[in-house]
Amino acid sequence: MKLYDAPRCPFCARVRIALAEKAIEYETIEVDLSDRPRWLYELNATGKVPVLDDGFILPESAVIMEYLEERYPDAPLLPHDPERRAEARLLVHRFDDLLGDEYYAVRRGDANEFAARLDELVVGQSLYADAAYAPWVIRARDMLGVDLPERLARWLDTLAERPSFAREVEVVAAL
Ligand SMILES: N[C@@H](CCC(=O)N[C@@H](CS)C(=O)NCC(=O)O)C(=O)O
Repeated sequence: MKLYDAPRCPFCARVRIALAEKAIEYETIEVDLSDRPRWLYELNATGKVPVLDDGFILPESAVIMEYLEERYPDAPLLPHDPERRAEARLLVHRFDDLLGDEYYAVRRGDANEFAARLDELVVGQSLYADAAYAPWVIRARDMLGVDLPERLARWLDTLAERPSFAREVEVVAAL
């Protein structure tokens, strides 16, 4: 398996966490986002990472997570109960509304409601949703200097006891 990856990309981090949780071995092909190679557009018409190659080419972090969950069901990230599985997928589906849009508003220096989104953020629902959200919360804390609500600070500290998430904290520290 190959992952077309970029350390600073939080969408790639979702996939790195899922792969680590499932103890899947893979090769990393690091893409320079400031000088993206032409061949990347042949793999993914949008020119974005992550892209997974597991014998076929798959872009889009949320779809890759779903694929990994189905193809490698050992160490599941989704809850067992179908209703809770649906809730986890809904959280990921609504990522832009629930956090992403306001995170990128902070990054651009625009007026934003990121603090309110953090206050309302549902965490701890599943490893699946946590893996999909934690990369942005780690970057908010460690790169943007955002003071997290105590509840989220504790959530990240607990997640960082897992090697998969601890590694992402290290990746961000090295950026
Ligand atoms: N919807 C995509 C978004 C991926 C994405 O935006 N990746 C960024 C890096 S964090 C990228 O490749 N950006 C290059 C660009 O926007 O042209 C996913 O979930 O995988």
